[in-house]
Amino acid sequence: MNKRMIFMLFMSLLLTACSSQPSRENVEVAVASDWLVADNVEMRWTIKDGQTSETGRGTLIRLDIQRDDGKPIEEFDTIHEKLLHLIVISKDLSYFNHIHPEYKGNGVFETVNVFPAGGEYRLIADFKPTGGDFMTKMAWVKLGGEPATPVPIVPDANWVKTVEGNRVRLSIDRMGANEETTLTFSVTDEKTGQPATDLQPYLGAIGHVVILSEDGEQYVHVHAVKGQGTGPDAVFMTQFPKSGIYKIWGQFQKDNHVFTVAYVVNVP
Ligand SMILES: [Cu+2]
Repeated sequence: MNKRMIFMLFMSLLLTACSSQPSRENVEVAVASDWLVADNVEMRWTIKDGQTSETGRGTLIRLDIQRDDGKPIEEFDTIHEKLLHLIVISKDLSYFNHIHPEYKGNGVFETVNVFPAGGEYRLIADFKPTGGDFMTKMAWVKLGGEPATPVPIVPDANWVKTVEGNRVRLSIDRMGANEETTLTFSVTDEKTGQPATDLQPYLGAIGHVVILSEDGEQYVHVHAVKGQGTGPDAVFMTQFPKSGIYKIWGQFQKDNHVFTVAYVVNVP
């Protein structure tokens, strides 16, 4: 018996137990059995070195998204202006890329990425099948070629970073596992010291934030608080699932250019 059948059985038992109107039961069960959850969606990852793209010679990343019965999932809802978001992070968390593979139809997405070196990488895909939950699928892949010397993951003593002329201060209201936590990024102009008031929406939000634990196992969704303006503050809600060291990447857009600022934090 597969998971979906168990789920249906569970739902029918539940509905039989709860409902005094038997005529409605079947309708609700049918809806529940069709809804796609992460457990009945499978992702196959294919990596092929030596492909050519506009950006150079790179590695093809192909994602096949299917139901657990092998049927491709054909339709996806747009989230933050894209059908699928792919995050690529090196094992030592020093390399980060956020890309949007092209949808080829039939549940297949493809992109060519120029990796900085060989070795292990974490691939993380966020998407929402039409008629299903928002979901995340992750994989480790190992690329041929010489791996780079690992960069140690050390918590930052200073949470002010300067990237491409932008000085960004990160404030975290509460450092603890499993607590509602607010991250505030405050952006000022490096040269003038003036607060930046010209942040542009990036993928339909004031910015995007990705968080990954040191071991690559805990990927944290971060949601921009709605209705934010153009800076200097960008506010996000999140939760660290357990104690440990995490890296946080914030991505913001100014002058039609996206910049990425990263911090390593220790969650007690
Ligand atoms: Cu994206």
